[in-house]
Amino acid sequence: MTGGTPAGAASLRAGGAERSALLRRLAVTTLDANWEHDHTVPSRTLYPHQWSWDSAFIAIGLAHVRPDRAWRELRTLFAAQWADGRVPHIVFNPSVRAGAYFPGPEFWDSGRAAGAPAGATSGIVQPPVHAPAAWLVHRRAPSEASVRALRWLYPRLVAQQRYLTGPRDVGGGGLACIVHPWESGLDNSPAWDEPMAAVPADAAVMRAYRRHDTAHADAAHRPTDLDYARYVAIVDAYRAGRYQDQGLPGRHPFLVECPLVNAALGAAEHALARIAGVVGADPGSHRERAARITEALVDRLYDPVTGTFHPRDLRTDRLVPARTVLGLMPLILPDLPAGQVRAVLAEACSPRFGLAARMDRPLPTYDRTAPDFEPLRYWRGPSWLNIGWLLWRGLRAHHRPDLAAGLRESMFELVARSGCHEYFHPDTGAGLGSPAFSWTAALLLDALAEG
Ligand code: 9WN
Repeated sequence: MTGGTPAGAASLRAGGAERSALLRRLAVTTLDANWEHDHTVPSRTLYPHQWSWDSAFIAIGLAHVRPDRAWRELRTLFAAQWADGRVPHIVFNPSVRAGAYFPGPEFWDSGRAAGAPAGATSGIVQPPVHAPAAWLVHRRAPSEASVRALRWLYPRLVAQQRYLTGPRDVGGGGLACIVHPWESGLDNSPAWDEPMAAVPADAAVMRAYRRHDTAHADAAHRPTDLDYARYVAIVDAYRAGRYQDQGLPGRHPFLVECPLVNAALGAAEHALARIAGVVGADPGSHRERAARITEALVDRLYDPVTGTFHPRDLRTDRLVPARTVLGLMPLILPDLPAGQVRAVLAEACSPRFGLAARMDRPLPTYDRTAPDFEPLRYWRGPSWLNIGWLLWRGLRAHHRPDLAAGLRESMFELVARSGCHEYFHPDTGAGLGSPAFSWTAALLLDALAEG
């Protein structure tokens, strides 16, 4: 069986212990094939460097089979942390050929920014899912080595939180603001359509660049050239200020509070409270911060009319109306108030997302009843395993084992049918994007282990 190939698909569909063993083997083969001396690439073809939130998900999976490598993955990422605490969304591997990914190190030009590490990185962040990842890796196999690893990571994870709740609290309401759609991890989600429409850009700008993604994936499944022109324009603006955050409201074209990033921020404080207990630090301050973040999230991003969470566009101070899967992500917070839990579960179980104890279709990333739902285009409809996994964890935290089991089974069916793909058709389950994608493999391993 090779990485990502649903070899033996018939037996994978068989169910039971045999299916679990085959899925596990497929996942391990995929992760091993994507290992690159001190980190795991998300995909050999599309993403040949190290990505921030990918590495957190990957570490969670590696903990089940290669615990040393799980810690290595996190250490390599945090070795590239900036002096201000930001963890860059890409750590570039200097031995990968120039042009193998766009936008590459020369475009980001991190070397000229104050506080950037010696090696090249991007200048933006991704959802801070690393503290829960570190906690899960430790909990899987606690040992002297894992406690040592937590001791090393703890101050770095705290610095990451300080960055996001300090310089990035642009709105002043206790939440982190993202300065680029890439920071959400859901790059072209319909959640960003409104704020992106205000970013001046011309698709023709892309003639000056060579997109690498469309050479490896179907252009109809990827963000458009106009999206990319805006992505480039937003980086241009941030880079021009050397990635500093002072004065962003007056000069930056994209400033949004994202429900997923902020739910992750709160979940990170809960995980840090547990880690603090192991490394001899004070858990109480983390619990307090977690409570404050949850309160701010409900206060600023919950809409009682729709009964779900929405991003807040800081340039207009309005909630973005699109109903995307981002709105369900606050369920990962164990202290989400009961009223919001009920409402968000109702949204998840509505025909928009179709969550059920027996799911008839995979979980989509966007309201499948919306007129602009696109089943093939990246984060505008397709099903992704990291989003399913986050929701699965949230359902367990809120005592819905029935829905958690339904979602878990639907994730297994996706991989059994199509392999460790990057994303999946939300009706047919057909594999899309990279065929051997690391976080799909990693989170599959975690879901298999934790029935
Ligand atoms: C831009 C690596 C990353 C993921 C993101 C996903 C995609 C990059 C791209 O790939 O983004 O960061 O080139 O499209 O949207 O979530 O971390 O897997």
